[in-house]
Amino acid sequence: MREPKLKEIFAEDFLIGAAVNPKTIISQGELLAYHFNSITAENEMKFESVHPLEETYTFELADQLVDFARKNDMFMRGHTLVWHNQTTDWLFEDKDGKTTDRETLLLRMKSHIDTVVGRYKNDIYAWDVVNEVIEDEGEELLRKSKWLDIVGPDFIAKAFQYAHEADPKALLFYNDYNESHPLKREKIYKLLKSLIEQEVPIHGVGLQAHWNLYDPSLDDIRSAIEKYASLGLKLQLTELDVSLFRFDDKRTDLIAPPEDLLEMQAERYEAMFKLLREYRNEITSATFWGAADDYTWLDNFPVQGRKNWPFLFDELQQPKAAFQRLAGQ
Ligand code: HAH
Repeated sequence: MREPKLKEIFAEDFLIGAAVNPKTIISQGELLAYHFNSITAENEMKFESVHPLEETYTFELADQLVDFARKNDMFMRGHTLVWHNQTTDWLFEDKDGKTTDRETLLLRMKSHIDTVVGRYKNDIYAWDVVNEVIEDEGEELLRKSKWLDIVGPDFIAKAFQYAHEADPKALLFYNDYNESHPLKREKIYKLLKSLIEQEVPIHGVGLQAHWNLYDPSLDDIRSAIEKYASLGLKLQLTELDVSLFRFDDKRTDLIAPPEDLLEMQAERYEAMFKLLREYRNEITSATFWGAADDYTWLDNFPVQGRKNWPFLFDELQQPKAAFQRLAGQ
């Protein structure tokens, strides 16, 4: 008999999602449909993908993913509307290539959000409205970006307002990485709290959860969850993976995952999901940033030539030790 379905193992807890792209809905289609009840487009709904020129929207690839979700009765998250990466240059420039002004950029932002959120209002129940605007280190709260430079700090509130107007039913998220590290956690909390005090329509916080075998600690994950939940926001893990390596480990020689690391990964996944289950009333979804080890954005990131094996399914899309632990086997 085949292994139990992940989405059924966690049916009483939260949705189980995967990031997908037009290749993986084919190459991993069967695995995705069997185990997952939510998907997110890995790249296909980002600004540069759907809106390469001011007058041009390109929705073909995004639509393929939406169709896949519909056919397989899956929920779909939208990722992402306002970000400093994978965003086209024209957005920030006037016709002569000079920096545009605040008013024009806000109009462009509104028009983009109206079009993209409006198009998928029957299919996408939650959006990562704003991605990664908190500065990683030091005292500064907000990351330097063209959005911040041209509009000022209220570009964040505006994005949520526009998204809410475009689809009043959609759940709106702020999404970030290193979300469990104490310094960044405090800064993210400060931003969220100020948005709530300004009555900005925000419903949740996305914990990207790009974690590894060693970091962040379970205590830091717990503190982050409790801190964000204390604001009354829903929590979702939006981009979960468990790298076998510390962030900048230069181990590029491996062509298969060492058994001892797979065992550590299994223990780590077991402990993580035990903790996540304790917060099932606050956490409504856990999405992996992929599905099986045959494809992960972590191959070559951030270390060129380093293969990674971060998921519950191996390169042949078979359940790993980590999966068995979650299945209680
Ligand atoms: C994420 N950034 C993005 O949200 C997602 O859109 C992309 O496909 C992959 C990862 C994470 C990130 C990081 O972990 C470290 C440095 C910069 C960005």
